[in-house]
Amino acid sequence: MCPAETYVKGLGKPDCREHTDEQQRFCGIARFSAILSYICGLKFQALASKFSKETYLYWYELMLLLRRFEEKTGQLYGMQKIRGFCHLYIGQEAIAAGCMTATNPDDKFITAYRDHALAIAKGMTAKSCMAELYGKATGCSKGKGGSMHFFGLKENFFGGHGIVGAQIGTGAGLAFAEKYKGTQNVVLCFFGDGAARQGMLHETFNMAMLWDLPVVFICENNHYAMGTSVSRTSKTLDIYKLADAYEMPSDSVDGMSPEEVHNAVLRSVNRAREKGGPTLLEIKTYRYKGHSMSDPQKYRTKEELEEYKEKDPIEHTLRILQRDFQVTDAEVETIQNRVKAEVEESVQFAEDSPWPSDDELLKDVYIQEDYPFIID
Ligand SMILES: Cc1ncc(C[n+]2csc(CCOP(=O)(O)OP(=O)(O)O)c2C)c(N)n1
Ligand SMILES: [Mg+2]
Repeated sequence: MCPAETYVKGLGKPDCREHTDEQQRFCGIARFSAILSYICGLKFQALASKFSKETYLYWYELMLLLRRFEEKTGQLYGMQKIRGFCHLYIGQEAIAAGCMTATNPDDKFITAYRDHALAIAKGMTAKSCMAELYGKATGCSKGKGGSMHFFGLKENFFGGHGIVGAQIGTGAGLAFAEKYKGTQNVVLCFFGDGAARQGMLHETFNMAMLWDLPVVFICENNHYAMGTSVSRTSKTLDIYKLADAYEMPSDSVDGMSPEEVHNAVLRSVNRAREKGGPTLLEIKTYRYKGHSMSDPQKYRTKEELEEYKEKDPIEHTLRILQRDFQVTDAEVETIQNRVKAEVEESVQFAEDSPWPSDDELLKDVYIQEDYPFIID
């Protein structure tokens, strides 16, 4: 029995140390039945109007883990265990869930600073992410990146970027590399509604279309760029229409629905794999928390927030599991306990980990020996 199968069948957590590198790569994410499907060769990635129990179980456990991890992050920030910038994804989890079931482990993700959830979804361990938030040496960026700069080469997660919109160009560059190497891989390049107003988007869309790059541009429209609403930044409120100027296919998607996200992303990914080039998806979502940890949120009403919470994707998924698949309270509790334990273990790991040593300071820094410094 493969390690993921052992786990999903409730026979215990697979011990990654017993397995080969390749298996280990999956073990990090083996808690999920999607990976079970992937490893065992079951067909998971189909366009669907109805989804299987396994899919909903996967979405539920993944989204719950992302939510609980970030709730804990918020608490730890308040306790000053975590410092610096910190942007939570809470409310936007259905996007991560739908993107995961529509892609392969070899596909690449790149995003902005609101990066914790997509990194964990992509298979980075909660431990390595929590340690990074703490600034510890065992963190995914060796404790030198912090909240905004998660990175996981093995998991094909290319950051974590603090400059608004910068990753749009870098994402297209990753896609160029895949095309150049002749792989079947696709890049999912995430950015916010605020980033959509950057010039970088237009330069990148132009070249990505010209070169038919295998990239899906995913605008996570959570309606605000810091405290500025979409309607205060442009006359073009439908961001997906920006693609029209470049004859790029595009779509508007309900980001509170993992089902809709899955189908839209899968259609786009399939197009890219079949050499059909890029797609822009505007996925309409909502963040329940402030922009970062110091945001009084005066720019929105409580009613608006409540309206979105009514459509909470985790609650929605749980209702379907209970109503359509007769998942019992005991099964739900098992998942909840597993998630709780994983988050607690991640905190303990971060607490127990060492700080980076002083000689790490000048490592992993890009330098060019013959750079023409101005010395006058
Ligand atoms: C080039 C640049 N300009 C300004 C900032 C400051 N800034 C940080 S986040 C942000 C808002 C971006 O909003 P959006 O793209 O909608 O992403 P969200 O935070 O909603 O996920 C701004 C203006 C920055 N980091 N980089
Ligand atoms: Mg935004």
